[in-house]
Amino acid sequence: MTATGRSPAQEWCRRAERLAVLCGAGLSVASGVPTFRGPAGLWRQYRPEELASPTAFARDPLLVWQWYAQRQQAIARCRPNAGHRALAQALAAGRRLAVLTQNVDGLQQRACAAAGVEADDQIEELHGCLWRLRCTACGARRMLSTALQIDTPEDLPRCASCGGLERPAVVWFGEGLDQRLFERAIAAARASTVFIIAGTSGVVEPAASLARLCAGHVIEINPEPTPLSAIAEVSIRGGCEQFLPELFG
Ligand code: BV8
Ligand code: ZN
Repeated sequence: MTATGRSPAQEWCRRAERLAVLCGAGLSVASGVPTFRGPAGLWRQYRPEELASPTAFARDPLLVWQWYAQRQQAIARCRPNAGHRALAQALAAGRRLAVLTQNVDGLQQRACAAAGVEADDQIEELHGCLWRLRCTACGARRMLSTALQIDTPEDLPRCASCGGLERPAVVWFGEGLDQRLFERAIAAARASTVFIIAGTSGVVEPAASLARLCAGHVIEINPEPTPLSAIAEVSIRGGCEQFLPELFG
């Protein structure tokens, strides 16, 4: 504890000129969204290559879309938690904070909308968003406001302008991240004086490597150790829903 009664990590966050947060599925656990690799993780019943890949989609678009529609239906029942709200409130308060999220659930955007924050240029959705669709033929994009229900091939979403099959606008394994978006994320990580690794297993690249670009204080929030724990000056063995509000409080 410092003389102010706050922990060093809290002091660093209070004073930080520029902050970056790399968010993973652990941030959405408290909202009821399953993680990928945890005991009840999404990947338990499926392997990533079976579903989150262009090959899987080309081979069986119905199966892949059923998985995404099922995730949309589950996430539609979830609400942002105190961790998402802490980041949204920091943005609302004008903190120079870059939210680099690997999550495709859209919960951070919902928390920012609820906090009245127009944060589009401060949230980088590194792996896209499962509420956004992209036409595989003409590239047209659209945002869904409700979850899809996909039972038969006829339910597969089709582009209003060209009739092409639409896909989730997420980054699949083996697909490159949006170049300009990732360059912005690299710049934000490099410029950060405090970098928080919030709820990620740190196994997916190139997102995980962003944490290695911060020359300042690196803080990890995760109940478990990860490959990124070694670069964290402070590892908080707990939940984002508790410790993000404490760091930004
Ligand atoms: C690329 C979108 C090149 C889709 C996702 C070997 C073989 C094959 C490929 C590779 C390989 N080595 C590296 C690669 C590349 C591959 C990769 O990294 N694979 C890994 C698995 C080894 N990466 C790619 O393919 C990337 N693209 O490299 O392309 C290229 C370049 C140019 C041109 C062409 C090609 C693309 C990666 C993006 C994949 N898409 N998602 C979808 O979601 O459906 S990844 C997926 O994993 C999600 O986005 C997720 O966010 C991300 C990371 O997972 P986590 O968020 O960390 O979730 P996880 O469950 O793992 O961990 C949760 C953590 O939370 C745990 O640590 C837990 O302890 C903690 N926790 C639990 N409760 C809490 C908590 N923490 C805090 N609070 C709590 N309450
Ligand atoms: Zn189209």
